[in-house]
Amino acid sequence: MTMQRTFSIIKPDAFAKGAIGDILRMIEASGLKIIATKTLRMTKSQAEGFYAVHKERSFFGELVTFMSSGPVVVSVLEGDNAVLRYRDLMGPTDSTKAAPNTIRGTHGTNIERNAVHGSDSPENAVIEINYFFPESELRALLG
Ligand code: FUP
Repeated sequence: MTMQRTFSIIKPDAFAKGAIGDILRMIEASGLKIIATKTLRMTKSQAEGFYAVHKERSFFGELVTFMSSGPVVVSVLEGDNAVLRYRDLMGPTDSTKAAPNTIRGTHGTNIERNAVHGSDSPENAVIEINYFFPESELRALLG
């Protein structure tokens, strides 16, 4: 068993179309445990910081505009091998290439409006969880 945490964002496209409930249901049905979750709206600078690794990419400006365009649901997921399991459940970045039983296949539209984010490594999961859930907040919540 490799007990892990990963970080999830239900993006503004999925929030706007009313897919939060179904996506959280798919996460729980997969056996991953939602140990913390909240709704927020990212500022542009928060979105820029979160996606800083992509800042030289041509799509960066549009990505930041999209991610700050409306409310999102950020969550901490926990389970055996959670990082890879959530990546599998999400499907590939480009929603048009995602299998119908994945979150992106069900709720995504294209490569940008792809419904969800999930950490790509356990190390990045820790960084991303800390970015939206300060240590003190998680401690107060989880004990
Ligand atoms: P992923 O790990 O699947 O979220 O994908 P990446 O880290 O490669 O990309 C992060 C986000 O950048 C994607 F979710 C959407 C956006 N993106 C684009 O808008 N266009 C691209 O060509 C690639 C990524």
